[in-house]
Amino acid sequence: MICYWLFILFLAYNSKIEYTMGHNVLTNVAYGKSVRQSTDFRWGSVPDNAVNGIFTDFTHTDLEKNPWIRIDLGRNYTIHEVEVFGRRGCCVERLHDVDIRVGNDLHDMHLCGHFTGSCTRSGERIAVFCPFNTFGRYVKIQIMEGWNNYLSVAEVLVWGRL
Ligand SMILES: [Ca+2]
Repeated sequence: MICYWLFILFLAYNSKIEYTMGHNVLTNVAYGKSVRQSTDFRWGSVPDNAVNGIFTDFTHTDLEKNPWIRIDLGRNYTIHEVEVFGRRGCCVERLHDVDIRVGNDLHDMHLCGHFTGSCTRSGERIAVFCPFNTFGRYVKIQIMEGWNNYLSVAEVLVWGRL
């Protein structure tokens, strides 16, 4: 019987550890939110695909310099981490050299992190941890290099809290 209760205590202790680590105290505050992108691909694009929870679809801008996609979280959140997932099956290398910025004013966005180089693996994940106390309503992902680029993302997860 003592062993049983010790086992229960062990489980509870470990649950607590897990609860305070990883994303368990955070929420993906981007899910289902409003999305805009710099341009729409000429044969159609659905910006909301960036936040629909499905990793097999994707967004698609037209060909341009410094294309971007921006999520409106609807209110301010403390943002800890942003994850960006590339397309699967084709063209993931188009996701390259991106700035990820967060802010509560579109004219005053702060750098959360930068990814240098190109993605190489289908569905590759870019993850950046924002500086301590990053706070904002808008999250913007923008290609910073090259003259003509498409920007496609399969999904964006923004880990934050109120
Ligand atoms: Ca998606």
